[in-house]
Amino acid sequence: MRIDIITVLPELMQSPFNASILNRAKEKGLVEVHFHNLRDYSSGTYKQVDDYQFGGGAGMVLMIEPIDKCISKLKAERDYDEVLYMTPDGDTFNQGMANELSLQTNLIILCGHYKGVDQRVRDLFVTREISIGDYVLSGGELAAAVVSDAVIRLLPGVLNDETSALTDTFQDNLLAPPVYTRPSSYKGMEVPKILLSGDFPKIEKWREDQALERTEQKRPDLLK
Ligand code: 6GU
Repeated sequence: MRIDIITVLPELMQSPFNASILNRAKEKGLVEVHFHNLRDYSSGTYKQVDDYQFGGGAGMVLMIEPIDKCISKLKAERDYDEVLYMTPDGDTFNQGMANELSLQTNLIILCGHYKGVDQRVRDLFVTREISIGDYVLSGGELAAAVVSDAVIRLLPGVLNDETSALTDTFQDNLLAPPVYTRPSSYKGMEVPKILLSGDFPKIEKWREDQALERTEQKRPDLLK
């Protein structure tokens, strides 16, 4: 998979991709992530990428021209499956979307900023608009990092134990069951006996029951 991220703040984006699982995915050659600084595509003397909105009102809007130049250059180099636009008024991101996106080959992610982008960018280029929840971030960069992380960890070979993504919370619309590690007894708190029994069919059943119970208690909306 290849992800091209278009942003006015490339420096904000580097570190999440250089650590842990995302870095391992890159090193294994399973994903390439490229950052494109929108200012490099500005034709203005001051590398301007935003301007006041027509009709008046507070807040700057990202201009269409630099975005057009950047996206057109990328599209001339390869075919893209999706152009994602990160925006608080997009569809709320979830595990199902992460699964879908993980099946794609080439993605562009455009990060919104200030008051957003000129509407014509959305009309012309964007195939999917994504929000990561009902709150406002200063820009789409952190949201793009969140979406990329959720997608990249699903690529085959990224996780050590490939089955571990299958048992994630949300993967069957269920929360994950509780987990324990050593010691089996800590300050009088015991690990459930069943987990120490070695009876794997019974353990599996217990985990399923716990997942269901936890989901009923904490997220009954998932069961509808
Ligand atoms: Cl994708 N962008 C911004 N700026 N704020 C957000 C968001 C995205 N998702 C939730 N809040």
